[in-house]
Amino acid sequence: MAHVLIGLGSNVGCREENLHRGVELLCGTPGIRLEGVSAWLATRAVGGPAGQADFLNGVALLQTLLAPEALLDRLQEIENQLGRVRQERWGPRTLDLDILLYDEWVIETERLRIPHPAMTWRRFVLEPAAQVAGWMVHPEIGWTVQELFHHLRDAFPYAAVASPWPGVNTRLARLIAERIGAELLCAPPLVKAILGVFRPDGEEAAFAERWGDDFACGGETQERTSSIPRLSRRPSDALGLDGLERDAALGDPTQAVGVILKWLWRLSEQIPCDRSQWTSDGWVVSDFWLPQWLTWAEARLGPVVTKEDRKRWETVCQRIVSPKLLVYFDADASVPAPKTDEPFLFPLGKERCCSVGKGPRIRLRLDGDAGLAELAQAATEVQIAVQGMD
Ligand code: A4P
Ligand code: MG
Repeated sequence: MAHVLIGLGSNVGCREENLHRGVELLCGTPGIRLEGVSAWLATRAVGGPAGQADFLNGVALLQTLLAPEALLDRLQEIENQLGRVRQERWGPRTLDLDILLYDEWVIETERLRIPHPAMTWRRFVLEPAAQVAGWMVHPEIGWTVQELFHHLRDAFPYAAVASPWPGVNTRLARLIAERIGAELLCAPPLVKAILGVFRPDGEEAAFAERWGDDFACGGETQERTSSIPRLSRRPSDALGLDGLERDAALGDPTQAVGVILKWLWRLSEQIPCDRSQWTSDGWVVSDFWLPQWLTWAEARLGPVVTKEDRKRWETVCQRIVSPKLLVYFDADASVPAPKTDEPFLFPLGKERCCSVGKGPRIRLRLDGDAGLAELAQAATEVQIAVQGMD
């Protein structure tokens, strides 16, 4: 028998009766045994058409012999039985039944995504879920439902934007910050430039063409030395580094690691792990995600990292806070970039991968070619996710 967590929601008709009836029909299904039901929670509609009625939400914990697809068929039958009309995504409904977790299975088919992709940041899911299934584990994040709920409640209101395209990150982070009234935290261009050259060979030229101003590659170039390719020279004050540091970083990979670590340190200071150091209650959005950079830096420069750098590295890692929400993109196969999950693998070992910077993630269907309209659409999705956290 599999343990399954089901999310229930209703905002049409007698909401309470709809939820009760839904649970009753689930219980009466052969191969399903009810283990627990949460209290019902009244919530504002998140996303969907403006002006729709408030929801009543809850969660049921089941044991079942049904396979995921068969269970979905049964849930849809019950939704239909209760008069569910599907007109638009996130529209009003008599009853919505979602499979949130199915043991620790990860499923991604046309019809089914398990774990439910939005469960890790929705308060109307996590609060009732923590009541009945706090011990269940989210297989992609490795946290329990209880840990996810506590993170949602307590984490610094910080969203990190991560993709293989630093220029796109900056644009999207700026849009998100505008939408949710957040403070924008941008990485200095030199760090982006150094990290940019960690991309597959030849990629930086196309990149510079596309993102000229956001990125310090292209234009006047210098000779390629060791593994650091061409980078343009920029006034050092614009980079926030003195001329010596800049030249050293451009010419010598060992120095580059030092510069990166120095900046990661400074940036990590702005997103404190310690709640007592928070300077405001408002959101902060960054156009970088520190673990991703550490990964890239180590992957490309690992062989030249000195002992001292490694120590500093460890310290930076300890200071890294898990974003309340990580915003990341699906890499498009036609663009030579790290595969979707690659930036999330931490090369210092699996253990570290589990402890550094993980947490709720919203995956956007975007790539390095995304235009303004697509980015605006993506920013709206993030805005709705942030609303769902309240
Ligand atoms: N589907 C894929 N994965 C799953 C899964 N894990 N469980 C597919 C259930 N269905 C899954 O669902 C659309 C399709 O998703 C299904 O045909 C199934 O094959 P739907 O129920 O027809 O449409 P929907 O619910 O509008 O879309 P979606 O994307 O499932 O939305 P959500 O995530 O369910 O969110 N605000 C509050 N306060 N409370 C709510 O309950 N619910 C939503 C809907 C939005 N805002 C809300 C609430
Ligand atoms: Mg649904």
